[in-house]
Amino acid sequence: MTIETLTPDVLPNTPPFPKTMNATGNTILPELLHKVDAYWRAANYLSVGQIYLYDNPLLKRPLALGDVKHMLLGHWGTTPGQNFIYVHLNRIIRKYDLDMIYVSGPGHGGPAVVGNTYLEGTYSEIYPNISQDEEGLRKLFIQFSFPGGIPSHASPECPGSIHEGGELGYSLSHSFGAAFDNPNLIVACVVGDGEAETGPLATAWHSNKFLDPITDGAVLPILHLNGYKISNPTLLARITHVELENLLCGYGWTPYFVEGHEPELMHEAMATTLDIAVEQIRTIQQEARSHGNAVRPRWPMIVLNSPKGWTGPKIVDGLQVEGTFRSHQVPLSDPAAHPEHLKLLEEWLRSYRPEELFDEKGRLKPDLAALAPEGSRRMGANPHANGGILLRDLRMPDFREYAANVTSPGARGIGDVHVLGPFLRDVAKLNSEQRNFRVFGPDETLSNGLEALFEVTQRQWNAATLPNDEFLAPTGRVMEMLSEHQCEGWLEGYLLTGRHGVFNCYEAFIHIVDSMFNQHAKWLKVTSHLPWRRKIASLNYLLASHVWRQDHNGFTHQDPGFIDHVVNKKAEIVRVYLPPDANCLLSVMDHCLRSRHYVNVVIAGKHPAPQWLTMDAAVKHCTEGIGIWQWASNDQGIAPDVVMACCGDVPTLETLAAVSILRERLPDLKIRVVNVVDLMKLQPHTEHPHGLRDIDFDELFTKDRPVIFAFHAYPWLIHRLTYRRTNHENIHVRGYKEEGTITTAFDMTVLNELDRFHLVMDVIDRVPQTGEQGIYLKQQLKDKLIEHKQYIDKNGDDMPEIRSWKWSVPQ
Ligand SMILES: Cc1ncc(C[n+]2csc(CCOP(=O)(O)OP(=O)(O)O)c2C)c(N)n1
Repeated sequence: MTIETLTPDVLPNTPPFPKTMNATGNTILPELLHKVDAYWRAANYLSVGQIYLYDNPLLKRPLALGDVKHMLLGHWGTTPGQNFIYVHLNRIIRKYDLDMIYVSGPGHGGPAVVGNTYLEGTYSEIYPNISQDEEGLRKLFIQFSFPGGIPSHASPECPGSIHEGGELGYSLSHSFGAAFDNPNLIVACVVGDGEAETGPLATAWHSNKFLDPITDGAVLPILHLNGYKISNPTLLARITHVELENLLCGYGWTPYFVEGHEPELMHEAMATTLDIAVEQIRTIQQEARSHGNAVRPRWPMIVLNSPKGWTGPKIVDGLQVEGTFRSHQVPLSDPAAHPEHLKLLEEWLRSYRPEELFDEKGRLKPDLAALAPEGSRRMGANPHANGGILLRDLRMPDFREYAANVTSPGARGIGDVHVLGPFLRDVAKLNSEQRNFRVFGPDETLSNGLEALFEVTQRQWNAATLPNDEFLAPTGRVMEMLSEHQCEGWLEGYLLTGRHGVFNCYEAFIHIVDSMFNQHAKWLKVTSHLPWRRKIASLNYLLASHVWRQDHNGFTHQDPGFIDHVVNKKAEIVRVYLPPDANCLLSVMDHCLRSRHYVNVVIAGKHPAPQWLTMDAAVKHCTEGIGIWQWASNDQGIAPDVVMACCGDVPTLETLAAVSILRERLPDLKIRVVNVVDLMKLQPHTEHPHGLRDIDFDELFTKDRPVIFAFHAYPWLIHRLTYRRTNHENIHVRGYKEEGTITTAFDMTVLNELDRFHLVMDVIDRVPQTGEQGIYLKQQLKDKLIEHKQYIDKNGDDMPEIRSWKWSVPQ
């Protein structure tokens, strides 16, 4: 039985073969075509103006050197193509009354999106200072890539943008994230042909196997085949036409090619193609929605093959510029040093005939302004691109009802994430009508212990299925593809358009999206200071397969460094939680799902492990974020001899095991146990909004007593966070030291000297009053470590006294 016979993947009404739409037709009447061309010229004029002009915005007088900016920054090459796309999208939005947003993959085409949102009026509505007149034009031009002005990309400041496009590669994943659960939305996504070489973009073409034509919207990719990157050709432009067609067909798309450089022919071809694409999208959706037919369609896409730097200077200093890599940034780089460049610049600007486009006062002529869609149909004003406007609170079950039963500290647990699963299941269930919550992961929802989700939902999957497959359906709340980039990109797009979600991932492999996290955190930082941008739901990472329990995976899967990376970002954005047990995990996750505009990193275990806190105690502990565990401490009313601090589930276990040894063997020692759930509590309050004040920190950690700190991740992060604290020089941190392999759970801690025996020995080394008793105990623990090694080498498992250890202290 072949896959094809199981699931036909081509709708009868979608053509199986691509078409090239480069012939003239009669999709738009000549009068409209000329207006569309004029609008395009206006956008191109504004784009060149933004890159170059300091003054004289309407060229009312001959261009002088003083009219040109001193520092010329920006990217011209991609811009005319994006302007061309934007004006044509405007046309079809009006024609079909589309709910459409625009994602600019090569977001360095900032002049295009800024210029177009200015032309359609949204820019001036948000920034009244950039008015629709000559003075507004002058300011629009000056502010671009100018100190105190706006960035050169499709940045958060730009209305209609959900994707800055500074770091290339994520446009298509973001677009699909935006389209999920938005059945009436079409996301027009411009993909740079250079961007298409990145891994994330290359895998994102597969998103079409996850889109449900009934309950999701559509993505219309427009591959901008302008042939070049910065100084190289692009691969997709240097393979044969047939290869490119086959590649895109192989990804399951129906590509339509719009190719050429003659504006009139190109307008006609683009208009015809967009009509076909939109009608095809509608047919696919109607077919699916009226017949309940969710079979995977071959969605249309467009390949726009037009010259890089189209309509710009053709030859500069004897070298071809238009249609080459030389047009990528600023084609005329230094008019001050080359007077002939000033002349070329003026000719270039005047080639758009601004006097035909703008009236005397600098306003776009009314017949051209009328080409833009109206109100929230304008892509710069579409609420989906300012997701907080559409954000609705999740319906939340009471997390306390999912509590692990903790009769006494050390009660046996089933694995913290397994306790969380039913809570997330019910979040999915309660919000199934709102359709605004999804769980993303690279095929780890089951292995990360969230199996309960599949009691109420499925993995969304629109490719073929076979009888032994599990939990696959055309629609579902779980999104799984083995690409961390894809999961992250989808989730970001989903959040940016006003929905909620969780990304569950192996701790070691979340590093794959370090850079995407960076970009999202930057986006959140900037948007949190833009009053017109509404707050969105937080990006929640659940890292459930963590460094300490990679029993069958080993060294490659052991890396707790993501949080080192995360804490680099602005304190107002990042939060890191290490719940020590299941009830704390429930409390933390409830908080994260309700929070706004943060990146929350939650690290939790999935293996059976002791439970410490009742739900009531967990809620208090997590609300405070850090605290003394009085039931484990014996320093009540007296200054402690040592503080045993712990952060993370495994370090907490080892710390408590160490404390039980110390309390039994060195009963006079006064020990304080401090547990940290919210890592940011360690930073000074001046550095992080969660940070403890010095006085509170000193009360917990003392001003002068040794602190033995068992930490989940690399030890120096604790030093980095506490280096300003009074008692910093007494803080001795044990954590992951890059020692790993396939071994027993306890041996992992031994290899990294985070185990209970090393922790006890640390205390003996640092607390002189342990005296002779301490020296004897230390010798016994050294022997124990040898016994441990011999035992695991022989039995392949931890010693019974480790496996069956239970919390108990002499009363
Ligand atoms: C991930 C990433 N790597 C490198 C760059 C640097 N860069 C900026 S533009 C560019 C070329 C982009 O080419 P393409 O996507 O085809 O866009 P266009 O030609 O339309 O400008 C590169 C490599 C980047 N922005 N992001």
